[in-house]
Amino acid sequence: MSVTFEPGLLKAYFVAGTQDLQPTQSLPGVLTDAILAGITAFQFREKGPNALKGLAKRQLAEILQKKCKAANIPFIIDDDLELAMAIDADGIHVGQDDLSVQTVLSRVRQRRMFVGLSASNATEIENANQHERIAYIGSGPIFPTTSKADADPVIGIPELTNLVKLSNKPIVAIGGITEANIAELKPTGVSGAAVISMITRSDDVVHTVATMKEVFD
Ligand code: TZP
Ligand code: MG
Repeated sequence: MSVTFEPGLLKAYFVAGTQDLQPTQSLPGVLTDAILAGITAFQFREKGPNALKGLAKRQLAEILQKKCKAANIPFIIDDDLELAMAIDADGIHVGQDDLSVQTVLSRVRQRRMFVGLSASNATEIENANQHERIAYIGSGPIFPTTSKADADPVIGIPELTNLVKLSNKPIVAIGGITEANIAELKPTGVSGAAVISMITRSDDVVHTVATMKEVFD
């Protein structure tokens, strides 16, 4: 059974691909620790010059998907609709420069798969509001980040607050979120935090994920 979307799934949203790891780490290993710590969703985001492709990417995706299924958390694929459809992922996430959200929505029409969209300014939020089938919005970067090569300018807390008010969908904040600044997100009304390095670089994942869930509970 696939996981049905609900906003609570955005509380502790872990995003990662092989590019985000140290040589001593493996993605199945890091995901296992994050699941045991209590993450509420996982996005497989394989990016950059050394990104896995084709069969290698699919095989890793299937390993990660199995772990998510066993833990009953959604397995979401970033920007690869073909792979998401081929392995029947729970969700697909696309950015503004990826395959158009109209195309994605029409391709998933007959499926249960949920759709997440990155939207980080008022125009993008207003456009997203027009599509009932978009389940959630990812907005950021909220703070400076080194995890995304082509990250847009930082939007900050006041603008995030505006976007939450404008949006008719739940928003998950992304970009530069740490244990030191995560509490600043609470008053904005976002449903959760999506993080890469806060988890991949954590030396106490149990504590890190507990902090994420405390903020949004
Ligand atoms: N989209 C906007 S910022 C970002 C993505 C994928 C990177 C988030 O990484 P980190 O390490 O949590 O700042
Ligand atoms: Mg993208």
